Amino acid sequence: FVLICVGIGIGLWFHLKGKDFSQVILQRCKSYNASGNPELRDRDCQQIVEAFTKAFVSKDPCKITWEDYAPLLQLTKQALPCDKIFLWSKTKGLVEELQQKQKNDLFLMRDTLIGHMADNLKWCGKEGSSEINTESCQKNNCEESPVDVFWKVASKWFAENVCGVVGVLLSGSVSQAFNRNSIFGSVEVPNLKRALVTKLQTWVIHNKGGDASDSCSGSSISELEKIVRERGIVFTCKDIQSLDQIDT
Ligand code: N1C
Repeated sequence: FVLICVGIGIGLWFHLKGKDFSQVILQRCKSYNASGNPELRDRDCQQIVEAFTKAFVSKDPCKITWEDYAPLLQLTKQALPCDKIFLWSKTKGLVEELQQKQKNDLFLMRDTLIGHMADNLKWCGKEGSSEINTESCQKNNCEESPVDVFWKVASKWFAENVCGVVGVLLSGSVSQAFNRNSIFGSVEVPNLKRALVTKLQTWVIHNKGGDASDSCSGSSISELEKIVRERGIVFTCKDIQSLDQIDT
C-alpha cells in the first residue's frame, strides 16, 4: 500500500511539474506576443506550446532530432532587427548586462519568441510516459540532450537570419575564445549569410586582474577571422577589459 501511495505521489509530482513547464512557456509566449510586435500578435500560443512539448514528450531523451523541433520553429519564425544582433559564447551573463546598460538596444537570441520561451529552462521527456521532467535532465548522460538539440535548432535559424553589423562577445578567460565545438562556433558562424551580414564585430573580454588565456591575437580568433573572411564578411576584433568599451 505504501509503495502504491509513493508511486502515485511521484507520478502526480511529475505530472504537476510537466504542467508547470507547459504553463511557463504558454505564459511566456502570451506575454511576448502581447508586448507589441505586430508580426507575432496573432500567433496561437496554445499551438506553439503543443509543438514545443510534442518535440520531446514520450520520446527517448537521447534520441531527439532537429526534425523534432521543426514544427515549433515553423510556428515561431520572425523577422530580426538588422544592426542590433549580438551573439556570444561563454558570456551569457555579461551580454545580458551589456543589454541592460544599452537600454535594450541589443537584440539577443533570447529576445526572439522561441528564445524567450526557453530561456533558462531545462526539460526532457521519457519513452512510454507523458511526463515532462524539468529537474534531473542533466542526469541522463546523452551525447545531446533535448535542450542541446533545441538551442542548436534555434541558433541555426537565428544565425541564418541575422543581418547588418553583427556583434559577438567572447571570453578571453577560457583557453579558446573561439571554440569550434560551441554553438557559436559550430552552428552560428557557419550559418551567417554573406548576403545579409556586412560585418562581424568581435569583442574579447578580459577579467580585470585575471589570467588572460586568449585574445584577438591568439590562434583561435585567427581561425574565426579566416572562416568569416572566407564567407565574404568583414571581420574586426577588439580586446576589452570592461563592457563600457563596447561602442556599437
Ligand atoms: O555554445 P555557445 O555558448 O557558443 O552558444 C551561444 C550562442 C549565442 O550566440 C546564442 O545566440 O548560441 C545561442 N544560444 C542561446 O541563445 C542560448 N541561451 C541559452 C545558445 N545556447 C543558449 N543557452 C544555453 O547555453 C544552452 O543550454 C547551451 O548549451 C549553452 C551554451 O552556452 P555557451 O557554451 O556559453
